[in-house]
Amino acid sequence: MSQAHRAAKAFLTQHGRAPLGVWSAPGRVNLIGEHTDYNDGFVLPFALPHRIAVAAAPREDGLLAVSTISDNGRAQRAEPVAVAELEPGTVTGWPAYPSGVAWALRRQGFDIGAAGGADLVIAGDVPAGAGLSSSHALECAVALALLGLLGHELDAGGAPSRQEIARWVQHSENDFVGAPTGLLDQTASLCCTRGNVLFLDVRSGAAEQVPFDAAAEDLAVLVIDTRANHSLADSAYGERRRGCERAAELLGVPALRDVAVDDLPSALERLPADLGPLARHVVTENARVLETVSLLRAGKMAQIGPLLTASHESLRDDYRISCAELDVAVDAALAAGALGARMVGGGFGGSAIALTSTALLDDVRRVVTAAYAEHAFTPPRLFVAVPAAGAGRDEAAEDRETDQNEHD
Ligand code: GAF
Repeated sequence: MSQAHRAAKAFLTQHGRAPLGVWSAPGRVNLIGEHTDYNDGFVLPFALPHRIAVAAAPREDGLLAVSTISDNGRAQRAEPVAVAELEPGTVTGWPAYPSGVAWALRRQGFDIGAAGGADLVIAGDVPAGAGLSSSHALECAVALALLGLLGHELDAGGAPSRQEIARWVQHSENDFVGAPTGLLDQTASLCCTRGNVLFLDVRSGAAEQVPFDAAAEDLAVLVIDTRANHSLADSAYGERRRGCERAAELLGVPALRDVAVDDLPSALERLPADLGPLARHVVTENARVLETVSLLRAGKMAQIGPLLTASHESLRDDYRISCAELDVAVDAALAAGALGARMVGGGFGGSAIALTSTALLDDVRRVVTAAYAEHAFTPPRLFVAVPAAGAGRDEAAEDRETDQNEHD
């Protein structure tokens, strides 16, 4: 059953009426371009078939009432909140994500509270804490549901654009939830399309859908969810971000995006020892994204492997956000013959990806699993990822079943 069906069914059970609609949004992996988004740089994500679905209907008392459905069908209900009273700090824990979206939309003039409020029931299969952007998928699906209830259907004339909604979701995440994240995850969830990676210039917003059919090249992207989630992740993210901003300031540029690869040696001479490696990562990572896109456009997918591995090394050695579980996953995948492998997302746990020939896929799975057993790590969760559809309204849940089958 698709997540849209699950959400709609649970809504009916809980509220005794059908929802007005169901909207859903996917998690993502980022092929390459890590920690470049908040440096005004380039990213190259694709949407996963895993989605968060939100079944929604209007209320009449100005409240936002949210519940989530766990895998075994049990509902977890958040305390209903008055949308008019939402301010940063008023809601904590997981309910801060949907509430923050209602708050951010209200500030843009899309006031679900003034329209009577909303009942939301959430179901999803994006693994939480796996660095696959489950919280952004949730926020994007909630944004579409609330806008939908207000009569603003995505892509219809006069509706806010997907990139505008991504910025509002970022506003909610930064200023209501309190996580200083960039624009990668929301834009991926909203703007990715089936069969493509999204080449996004975060500064200008220019976006290109680049075809990515790994199976046609006898290749596969294996996602390795390490199931590790280290407590350093939140504080280190903010520290790295501040470090990059400070480096840009010292170099006299608006963002590290503005440092050309050729100018890197002289830039490094002007930076203190703790900031140089951060700048080196961002500058070289942007260059790797551009090179990856050139190779993909030229039909040379198999040749991007070394760029993925170089990205991992840079994140591990210069940005210093890897961890033992990620390094073991990458090293084992490469030892088994993967063409390239790297950690994805914020770091200190979460997932890695490996690009491998389909012929070696089983070997890569086996060697990674064995390496985890050898290190006495929790067994990893492995799946092959194919670029799936971005966020949207689930008019006919059958549409989403297609994605689900691909992912099964
Ligand atoms: C997390 C953040 F949410 C993104 O904005 C991005 O910075 C990513 O880490 C690293 O590339 O997913």
